[in-house]
Amino acid sequence: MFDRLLLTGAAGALGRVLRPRLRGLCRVLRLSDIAELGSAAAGEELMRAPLQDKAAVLALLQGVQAVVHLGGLSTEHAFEDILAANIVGTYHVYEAARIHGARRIVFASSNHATGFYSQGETIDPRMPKRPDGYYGLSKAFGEDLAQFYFDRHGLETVSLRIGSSFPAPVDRRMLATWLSYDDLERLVRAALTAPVVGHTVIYGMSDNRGVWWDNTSASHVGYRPQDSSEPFRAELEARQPLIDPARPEARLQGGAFCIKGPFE
Ligand code: 15L
Repeated sequence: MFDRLLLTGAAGALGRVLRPRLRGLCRVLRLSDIAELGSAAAGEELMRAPLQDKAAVLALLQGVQAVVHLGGLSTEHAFEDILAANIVGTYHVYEAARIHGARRIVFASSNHATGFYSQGETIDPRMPKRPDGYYGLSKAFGEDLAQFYFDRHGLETVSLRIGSSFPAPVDRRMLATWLSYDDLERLVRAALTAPVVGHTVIYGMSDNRGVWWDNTSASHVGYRPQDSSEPFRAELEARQPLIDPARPEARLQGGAFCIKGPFE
């Protein structure tokens, strides 16, 4: 039970999922975003803070013991936008957490930190990162930042390399990468409450068949997924034709992210 827990990116898709689900873990849930957050429920505090604004982020972390950092851009964008929101913004969160003595950050990294591995390969969180765009690079940076703040300052992080967290898998790739909302909650709770994590990297996926990620090295986090993409398989495979297996989006773990980007 934390006295004050901060959720950044609280108005985003996963922020809105976690907002009611984190309430039971803290006395006060502080919510931040640049987008509209609605009105505060009992036990909530709302603070709109652009992550690029160091002073605003410093104020945001005051009195906070732990952070679930979802804030920033969650898909590919121009480098300058990724730089401001994800790279500079995440640095501000860590620096403010250090200054105010926060104990732990749960960092929403992404499978796109390793998107250039092949879909046939099983990889684990200790293998070299292979980002699939500027967005993936920003998540790789965030993980390195987390390692540095642990080594230098003892600030703990669990970096969640989230797969695809949606109400249901929407394409064939997501049969491997899907993370149900209930499993997302289980993962974030485990990451916040595991006794010792140092800096741990873990893939965020449900108990799917034919996954590409091996989380054995992060078993101390205690995450036990209970959902699976399997019940969606038959309908999804019938609805969606096979993509040419030679195309990068069918071949690589990052899927279409591997060919997206402002490279015209
Ligand atoms: C992500 O990191 C994105 O935030 C999300 O929108 C999905 O596209 C997901 O990865 C994915 O790989 O499916």
